[in-house]
Amino acid sequence: MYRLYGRIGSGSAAVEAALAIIGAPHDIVWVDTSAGEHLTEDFAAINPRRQVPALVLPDGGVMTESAAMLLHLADAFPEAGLAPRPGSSARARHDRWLIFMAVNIYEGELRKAYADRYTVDPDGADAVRVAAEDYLGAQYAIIEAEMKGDFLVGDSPSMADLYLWMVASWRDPQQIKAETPRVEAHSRRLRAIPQVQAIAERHGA
Ligand SMILES: N[C@@H](CCC(=O)N[C@@H](CS)C(=O)NCC(=O)O)C(=O)O
Repeated sequence: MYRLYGRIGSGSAAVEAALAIIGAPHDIVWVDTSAGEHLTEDFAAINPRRQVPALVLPDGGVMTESAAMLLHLADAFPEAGLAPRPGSSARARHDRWLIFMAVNIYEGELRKAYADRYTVDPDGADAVRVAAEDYLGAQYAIIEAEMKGDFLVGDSPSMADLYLWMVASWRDPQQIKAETPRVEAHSRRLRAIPQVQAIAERHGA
């Protein structure tokens, strides 16, 4: 049994979707970050960065980092077909997109959400937010330009697609539609997957 520590509107959504599509037994512990539940010593023992998501594996091992969780689940449940075969060229493209989004897009969103953490200037947060928004626009432009088919890699949804659906749900819907129509169509395609739809409704994604 897996245990996922998550929060509505956070990086746990893609992991929830992956667990649901795989059909892996799991429960979810909701961490109320607005109430500071992630700042406790108990939670720091689970994730020293005091962030969600965190995933407890069936053997009791704990992992953090949303993209790593998806890669782990893809390899633990190859029959679910949520990532190409390890070592294949398709898998290289898949992993490139997943890490691209984790280190550029998720991180860019964090700069907007927690701008004060990215500057020592007490008046600098607005400038960090503006720069992060420009940066995010440039990252989405790369995805938009390179996305040719219905999914990021191959003909079926993968972990990278779940991740793109999740991070895109944090963007302004009008902006996504106007600036990155392929990404917007991709999100609609992902939301049509019943397990994703249920989680999208829960997260307002
Ligand atoms: N690199 C981490 C980022 C996790 C993260 O930033 N989580 C946010 C929610 S989306 C969080 O817990 N924020 C609370 C805080 O940093 O105080 C991942 O991909 O899992």
